[in-house]
Amino acid sequence: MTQASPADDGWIDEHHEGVRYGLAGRVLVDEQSRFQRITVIDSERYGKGLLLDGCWMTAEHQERHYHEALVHPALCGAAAIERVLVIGGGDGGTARECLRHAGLRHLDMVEIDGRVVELSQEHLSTIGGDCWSDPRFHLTVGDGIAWTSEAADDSYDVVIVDGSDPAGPAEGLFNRAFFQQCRRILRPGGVFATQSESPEAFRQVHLDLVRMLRELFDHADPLYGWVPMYPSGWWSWSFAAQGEPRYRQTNPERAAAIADGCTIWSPRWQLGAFAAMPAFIERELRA
Ligand code: SPD
Repeated sequence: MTQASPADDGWIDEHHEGVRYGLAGRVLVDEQSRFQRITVIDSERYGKGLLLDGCWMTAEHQERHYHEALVHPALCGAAAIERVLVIGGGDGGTARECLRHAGLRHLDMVEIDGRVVELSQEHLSTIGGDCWSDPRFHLTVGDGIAWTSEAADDSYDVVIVDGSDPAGPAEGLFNRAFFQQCRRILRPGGVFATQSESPEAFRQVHLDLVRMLRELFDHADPLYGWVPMYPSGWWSWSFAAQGEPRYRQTNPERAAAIADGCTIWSPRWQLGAFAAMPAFIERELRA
């Protein structure tokens, strides 16, 4: 599917189905961890960035497109936000955005690859910001799937999955059994959120994921935006809830407290992003 190519010609590319998505820059670290190949680069346009198994994950001057879209619909919509679980998210960007919400009291983050955390802390410190030392933040280096199945019923107000593409260590984050566990551990009024790939470059994965969430939860909806360095640049995040689609509402106090510090997210942006479902996806989901 995707191939790694930190090249020596001044370009670092993700290769995906006959297209290259690249940045001009240089490679700072390129190593194999127990789980995956980790590459850290310094790019001309977006600052330092991270690839896992040759796929773009994040970059300093672009990460807000992704992290704000994943976090704030869930954290502004859930009935309560005291206890939050993040699966993956080793660069710290998702945790950082969650911790901007003053009502959050306890954040568990379970990242499978401790090297991703270490290299992010060393090279991408603006992405995690102060999350690493926030007393509400609790990092476990371990298997997020096992963590979820061992967690008690009704133990989190929000569950967020910030994994990579469905191959390698993140594969198990895209299946029915895992989503059922996420539903089980959510408290009433809770919201589930996950990155849900590109409607263009990963069309089938995207459709399968949204269909599965709609089968398992009373409500599930994708939201569409962009992450310029990802395949096609066009990306999605999906949200699910029992009872009512709380992720479509925004608690006015929570929204007001974070909106000025956001680059992409706002209540208005969120409204449009949920509405921006492309016609071909709408037809497929109806069928
Ligand atoms: N194809 C890229 C999917 C990446 C999703 N996770 C990004 C990690 C940012 N915290």
